[in-house]
Amino acid sequence: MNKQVTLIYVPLYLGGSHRGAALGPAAMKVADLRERIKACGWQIAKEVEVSVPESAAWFEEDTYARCLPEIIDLSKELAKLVEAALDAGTLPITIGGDHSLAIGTIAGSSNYFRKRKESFGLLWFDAHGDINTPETSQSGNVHGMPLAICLGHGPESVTQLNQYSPKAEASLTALVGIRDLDPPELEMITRTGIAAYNMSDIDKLGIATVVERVLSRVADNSSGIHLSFDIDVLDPEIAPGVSTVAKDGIGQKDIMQALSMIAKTGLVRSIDMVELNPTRDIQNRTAEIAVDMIAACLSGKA
Ligand SMILES: [Mn+2]
Repeated sequence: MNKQVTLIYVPLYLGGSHRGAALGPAAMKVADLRERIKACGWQIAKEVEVSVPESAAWFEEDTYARCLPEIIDLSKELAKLVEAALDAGTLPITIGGDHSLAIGTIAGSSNYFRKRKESFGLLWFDAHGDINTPETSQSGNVHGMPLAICLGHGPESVTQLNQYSPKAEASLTALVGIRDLDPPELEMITRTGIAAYNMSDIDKLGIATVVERVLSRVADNSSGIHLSFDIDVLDPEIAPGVSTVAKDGIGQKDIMQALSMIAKTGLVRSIDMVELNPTRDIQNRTAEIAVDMIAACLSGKA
């Protein structure tokens, strides 16, 4: 790979219940995102600012899937951007914004590998499962559904983006760091057969063993990895700036070790860094950790 990134900024909040997620890209720039990428020896080939529409529906109660039409339109645009970034030989890094953006970015990665007749692994770090469907969701927030959608579960209007489904193979998908699941999500994890490691698995086995197991599943049989990283997987003591806080998460040393192990495979082809909410942060420290994590993904250094 030629060590070039494409930065895609997506101030998306329509999938969640807090507008602050829209400020994520700005806070990451303040935390020297560009400078840190360059200091890792990578060039920024292109930067794209995606605009997110205002939606009257965001203020409405909808326990099905709020703002889904707007999110579908945005997903189509993101899929094209990520696929084009990969076609250009760059590594797309999509800065959120809420996690519903992964519907589009993963569709983009999937399109890219599919046309080359290759497989890719999906590595999803999150405190939550994000594996609800409109039928099981309590809130109707689409940021609780993107993993289900990528695996082919949900309304056809969104699972069939680009006329095929699923975008990610369950056998090449792993969910890490979960600790706040809805009961139907646990059922869905079992039904799909994805690998899932919760916090007590990490406490018991140690982060290195968990990452080794995950990589032997998602990386060994793939041509690349799409890393979808929800900042709320971190412990809120170190990363308070998120919309949906879940206590007792992954610590700083562990996450850096995990990401450097993943980076050292040389297989990371696309990254989502999502759910930063600067209005909940303390002196931008969560944005700074997010930038540290991106640097670890690029440099392989913990
Ligand atoms: Mn998430």
